[in-house]
Order: sequence, then structure tokens, then C-alpha cells
Amino acid sequence: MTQVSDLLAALGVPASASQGGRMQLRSPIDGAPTGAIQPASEADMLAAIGRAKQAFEIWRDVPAPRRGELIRQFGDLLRQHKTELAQLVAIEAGKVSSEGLGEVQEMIDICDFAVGLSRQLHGLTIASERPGHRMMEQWLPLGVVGIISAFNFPVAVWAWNASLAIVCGNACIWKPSEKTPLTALATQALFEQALQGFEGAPAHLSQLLNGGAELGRALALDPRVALLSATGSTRMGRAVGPLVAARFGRCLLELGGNNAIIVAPSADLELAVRGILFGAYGTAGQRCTTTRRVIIHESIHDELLARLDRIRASLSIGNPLDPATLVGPLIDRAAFDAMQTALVNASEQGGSVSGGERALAQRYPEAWYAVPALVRMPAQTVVVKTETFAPILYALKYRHLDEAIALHNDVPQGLSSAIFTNDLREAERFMSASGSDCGIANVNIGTSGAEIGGAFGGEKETGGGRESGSDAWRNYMRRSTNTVNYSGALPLAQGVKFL
Ligand code: UN1
Repeated sequence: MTQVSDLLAALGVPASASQGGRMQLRSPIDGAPTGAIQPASEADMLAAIGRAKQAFEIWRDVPAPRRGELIRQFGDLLRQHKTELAQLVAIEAGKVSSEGLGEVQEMIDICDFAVGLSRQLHGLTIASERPGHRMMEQWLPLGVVGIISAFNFPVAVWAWNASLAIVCGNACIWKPSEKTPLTALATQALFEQALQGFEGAPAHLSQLLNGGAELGRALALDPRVALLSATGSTRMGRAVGPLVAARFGRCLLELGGNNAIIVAPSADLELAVRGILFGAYGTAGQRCTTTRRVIIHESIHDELLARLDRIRASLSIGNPLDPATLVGPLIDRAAFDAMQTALVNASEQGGSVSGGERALAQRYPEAWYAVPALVRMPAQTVVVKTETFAPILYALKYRHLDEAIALHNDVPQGLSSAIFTNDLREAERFMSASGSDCGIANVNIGTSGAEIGGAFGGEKETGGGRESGSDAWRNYMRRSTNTVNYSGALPLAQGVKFL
């Protein structure tokens, strides 16, 4: 695909990095070859960890605002190359153009956040019980940070992690999804451009290793990796989490979601319809924040579903590079097959399915487009409790808010959630201790499309990690508690006497 080689060249990736390797790559848009990269080996990973450790030992002593300056320069390069990188995201991950641009914008936003943070890495001072003593808490660089990222946000989620990790004084190693190595190569090339000639920054501050699950496993097993931040399926989290825990390493997991929207009788239905449709069918249902369930009050259930279904059937499905397209392809055939299996299961479990069939098969025989599906379910059955990474929205009915919240929380995942209501008491209840059990609980906006300023992540099988904004930076640092005695005596705490 010449377009891909042009984009890669514009982003600074040498042709040799994306051609002639053993891993054949294809675009989900049409199945056309996009390149062939050479995967790294486990031995390569071990060597990379060694280099990262050396880079960390230099970088940790560079003042944090200076570290922020590197990220500022990287953010500038992202701004300059936003269009090319966004197009590459569209070609490799199948995102529609505006979402590809949004993904790069999310990288720029987190860089800005990290730059500000680089002057705000603050601890506490704490009152000491002893005279002439000061107690304080410092946050210090942690070490080597491993980052495993997923195909659906091939570059933004890496940027959440890497920009914070780097201003916090760490060195990073990136193992991207096997489905999106080219966007990773391009991002790495931009980062290296920022690094080149940046005084005081060591080589190998951020390394990229493309390849399979064995590379993630090597990161999980190696005690030189202080933190492993992994985004992807719950299955992946189950594979790496225990390995890191067994060596008492730190893990930051951002795994599957099964996000729901409750629509209450007082809801503004115009807003609800838009929020639900973007949440369920945007990114072809392939976000961890995708709306997978809608729980509708019985008084508006039929009316709302009729509206949703009408628009669902008319959403433009097609080539994501065409600006008119709203729903692009699924990432691959396995994703399409998983969607079909879920729909068969849903029917067997009493659901009534609209849509879900293959689309554009004639035009793109080697690609996997699907009509978004809406499934009316009589109950929250097994299939509804399972995350299927595809545009399927299950609809359930409720009578009382308690029942809606119980249904809402009765799934193994706990990432994002929302309620559409104009009733203040319902909104507050939803966000309260006995409301949504998710990491993200919204009112009158959908479940997906979070801004970077808030902490991002969720509970239960979502893994418990928090990335991106708020105080998520603390994941990338170690806490040191310091007590300083500036008196001429040595009183012991708790009134203990000795010598
Ligand atoms: C993901 O799908 O892994 O909130 C991340 C959102 C995006 C990030 C999604 N800002 O939908």
C-alpha cells in the first residue's frame, strides 16, 4: 500500500522497519497488505530491559521540569504530524477519520497534562509528634515501566502511560498489539526525533519491541521491570497480572468493560439517543468504554428502542477514510466471528436481534464489516454479562431505580457507566456508594470518550488500575517517607525510652 509507505516515510520510519519481515500485516479496511515487520525475540526483550535500566539510572536525576520539556517537544511533533499519524491509525486500526484525529489529540492532551505535572510532582508535609522534627513524603522515580497496549487505541493509551512515566523519571518499554505495529513504529520515530539532541536525555529512554505475547510475558516475569501497565482483554490481564504479583512487582491493569447506560423516565431522549448510539456503535463497538447494555425504564422503553433502532439501521458503514463513514470495519475475522457467536447465543437466550449481519462483503471480501446490532433481551443472561468486542447493544427493561442499579452492577466488569436523567436524586444516587460500582459514572453523557484530565480505569475484572489524569501519576513513582530531626535531642516516637 503506497499510502502507508508514504505516511510512514513522512513520520520518519525507514522503509526497512516495515518491510521484508516475517509478520505480514493487513489493513482491516480492505485486507490489503500494509507491510511485514520482523518481530523481536525474548532475548531482544531481555537486552532492552537492561538498556532501559541504564537509561533510568541517568534520567531519574534529571530535574522533573526538564523531563517535562522533552514531553513538550514530543507533543509539538505530534501536533505537526497529527494528520499523518491519524491516517495511519485509521488504516491500521480501522477507525473513522474523526476518531483517528481524536486519538492523536488525546496524545497531545496527555502530553500537555504531563508537562504541567512535571512542575507539580508533589508530596505532603506531615505534623511530627516529636519536637524539632519534620516529616514529609516524597515521590521519586520508580524504574523501568513496561507498557502493553491494545489495537483499539494503538497510540493514545501508550501516550497516557509513557508521557507520565517519563516526566516521573522512568524509562519505558512498549509492547504494542500485534495488530497495530506500524502506528507504534511511527510514534516511536516521533519520540526518537524529540529525544535526538535533547541534552541530558539518555538513549533508550523509550524503546519499542513489536512481537507476540511472549514479549509481554518476558516483561511480566522480569524483576527489573518495576511497573507493568497492561491494557487489553481480561484474558490478557489474567495471564500477566499473577506473574507480576508473584515477584511483588507493580501492575496497572486496564481490562475489559461491560458498560451500561440507564435511561430514566425524566431523561432528555434526544441526548440519550445520541449518547447511546455513539457509545454503542462508535469505533465499531471496539472501545473498552463501549456501551454494551442499555437499561431503559418501562415507560419509555418501546419508544426509545424504536428510535435507536431506526437510526442504528441507517448508520453509514464503510471505509473509515471516507469522511461520511460513521462505522468502520471490525479489526479482523476473529472479531466478526465472535460477534456472530454472541448473536447466536443471544437468540438462544431469548433475545430478539436486529442487524448484526456482514456488510460490504462484495466490495471488501477480505475485510469484516458488520451492521451494528440491537438485541432486546428478556433478562441479563450469560451473553449479556460477557464482553464481546463488537457493535452489539443489549437492551433491558426496568421498573424501579433499585432494580436498574442492581442489573447494572450484576456483571463481572466495572469500567464505565452512565445514567440519563433530569432527576437530581436519581443522578446523585447513581454516583453514590450504593450506585454504579464502576470506575467511571457519568450523568447525561455516554460511557465512552472520557477526557484525559480524570483518572481512567475500573473495578472488578477491569483490573482496578487508574491511568491518565488526576493523581494517576503516582502509579509511576515510589513513595518515600522522610523524617528529619533538626533538634539537638533524639526523642523516640511513641514515648519509648532507650539509652
Ligand atoms: C480504551 O478503549 O482502551 O474514554 C480507551 C474513551 C477513550 C479511551 C478508551 N478516551 O473512550
